[in-house]
Amino acid sequence: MKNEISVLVTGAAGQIGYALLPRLVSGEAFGPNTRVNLKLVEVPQVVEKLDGIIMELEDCGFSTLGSVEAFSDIYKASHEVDWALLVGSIPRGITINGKKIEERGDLLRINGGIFTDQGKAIGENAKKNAKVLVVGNPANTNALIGMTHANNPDQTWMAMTALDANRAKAQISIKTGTEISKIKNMIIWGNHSPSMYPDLDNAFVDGQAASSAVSDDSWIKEDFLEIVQQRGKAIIDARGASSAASAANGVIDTVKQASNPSEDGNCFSAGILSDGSYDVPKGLIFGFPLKTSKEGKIEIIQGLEISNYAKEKLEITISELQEEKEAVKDLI
Ligand code: NAX
Repeated sequence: MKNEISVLVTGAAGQIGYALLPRLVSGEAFGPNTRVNLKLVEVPQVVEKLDGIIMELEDCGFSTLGSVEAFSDIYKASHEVDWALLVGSIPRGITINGKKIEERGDLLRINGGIFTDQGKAIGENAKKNAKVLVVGNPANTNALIGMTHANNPDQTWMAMTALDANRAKAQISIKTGTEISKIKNMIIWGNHSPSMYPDLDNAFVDGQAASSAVSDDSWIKEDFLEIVQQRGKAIIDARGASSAASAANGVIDTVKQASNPSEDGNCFSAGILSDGSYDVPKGLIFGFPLKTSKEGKIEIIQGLEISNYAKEKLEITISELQEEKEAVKDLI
């Protein structure tokens, strides 16, 4: 093997973890010449289950599988990792101390507490130029908390919106009868929540603006937006469990796109710290159009046109993220 990479995954015994881990070490995510060493993290009550997952990973027989270790201590696990995939979090609906956690505010506070420690550990122990992808919800605000506590500006913190972008591409592919590989530049602006804005003015279908290719304004405004924004709930209603295979796929897509220079004319979607681009207030983790430079740096693509309609949608998701930030202000 020419290269070696060390990847930390939290929530490794969860649903997404199960779908994600084989694909991380199969050669698909980091290429056929990179050995992948895994550091799997779980809460102490669950960490033993990782033994079974490790056995399965060995039994897959991937030549790119390196070492695999299980941890319940994020400080030990994060030592010198290149990537941290923060999937673990407490789901909505769980009962803690006799109280069912239903409110977004409660969820924010509980998960926010997890991300203060994880951020600190990654900031102190992970590689100087480590990349971090937060999947656990509320992903954008968790990433903001983690990044603040990491306090390590050379590391890149992202919140996952790739699944939302893939959901949007799939709907456009079905609507226009276009092969999905010809749908490019799908931007998810804002929060990974139903307030996100999937942008069809700047996306392309076989080289044509997606909004023109679809040519059905009422479908875009009424059906498309609703389908993409509510897709997570629709899957829970139908499957009785949240998206795991497609979420794992979103992680793999983000890792690949953030590890390799972007092709011209295409972007990828993830939440990243706002620098004020597109009038998004600084200091929010916000879904932007991103590219990876030849040096491996993640940059916000500038100069795209935002219609008045899109600006109204961006305002909604900005307000939601500001409210989330306010709710956890003592954690950041
Ligand atoms: P599961 O409940 O199956 O697994 C979560 C795992 O995290 C559990 O095994 C739990 O023990 C572990 N965990 C909890 N706290 C931890 C901690 N402090 N350290 C390490 N591990 C910890 O959930 P799953 O379906 O895998 O989903 C995981 C998260 O992804 C949820 O927050 C979910 O809402 C979020 N999602 C985010 C998506 C995105 O696009 N950003 C889409 C899919 C998914 O809904």
